[in-house]
Amino acid sequence: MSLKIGIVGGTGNVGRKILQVLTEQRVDIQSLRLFASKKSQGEKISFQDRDITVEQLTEEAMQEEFDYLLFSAGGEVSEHYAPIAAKSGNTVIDNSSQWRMTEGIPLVVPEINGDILKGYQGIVANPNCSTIQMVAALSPLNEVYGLTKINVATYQAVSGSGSAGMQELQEQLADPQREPRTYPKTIAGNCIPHIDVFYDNGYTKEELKMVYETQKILNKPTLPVQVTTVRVPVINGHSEAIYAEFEKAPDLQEVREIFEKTQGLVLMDKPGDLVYPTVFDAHDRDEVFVGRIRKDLFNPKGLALWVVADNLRKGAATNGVGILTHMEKLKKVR
Ligand code: 2RA
Repeated sequence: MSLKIGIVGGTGNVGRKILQVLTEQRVDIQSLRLFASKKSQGEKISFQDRDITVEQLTEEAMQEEFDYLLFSAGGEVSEHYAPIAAKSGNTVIDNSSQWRMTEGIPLVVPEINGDILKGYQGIVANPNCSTIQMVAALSPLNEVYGLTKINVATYQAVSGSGSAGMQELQEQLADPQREPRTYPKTIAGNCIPHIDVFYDNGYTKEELKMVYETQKILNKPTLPVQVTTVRVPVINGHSEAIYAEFEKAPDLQEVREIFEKTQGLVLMDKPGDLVYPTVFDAHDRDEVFVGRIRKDLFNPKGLALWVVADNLRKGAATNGVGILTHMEKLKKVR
């Protein structure tokens, strides 16, 4: 079926990546419209063999008929416009955090829980980038061994803060005296254990997103998830050092086989030959890369992993377009 698609936030990092992924995945598009704030209205964005003129986002436009509207323009825009679009019968795939934890709104990584979308119309939430790559790696192990606990530290690239973060790192690399604007401290040559705002319990919003989103996607509402998120001076690609415990003791050889046969995962785990993933392996790739797999030295049920992904692709655009293609597949298997 030829689809009517709209992208809200079409001029941002993720919006542009969505255009690329739609083309690569050969999504059959009847019409594509790009929406952004008034200041981007009239800009031309090239897509396949044409230029698309950016339109100003309005309530009226969201009430027109679309098969899918992909939102990536921040929580406030999604809060206001996504319900208007959904009420008019449109399906919204929302990349902001606005609706992720709302009851009744599916939070989806298609290969894990995509089937909850059967017969669904409305807002679908795309999880946070750092959550997606973690659950993509842990979900196949959960199926076999039963996850009982996660402890993770992230190493998150500046592209996760949009083009302002990328620009700030580049400027500070050229001039280390440059004052921070996007980040609370200088990012060049530094690691900042502070992403998004702090809550009274000492955790940041980014950390709590990883906790509660993981529990929702894996349908394990009491799973203990312990998180520290860190911004690092990397342009693109998030890395995560994950420690997980299971009901059954995982077998290392079997774990590697599970990763090898799981679609969307790439196993890079021969440390003796210097084979382990870094952000340069994951750059512009849709898969999640896993390596440095080790058993806990003291607990046979514990496992340590290093997980890397392109946060703009699997962490945002690829997962969003994956939700769209999965919904289309579900419609065909009625
Ligand atoms: C970040 N997780 O990396 C955010 C982007 N959604 O800042």
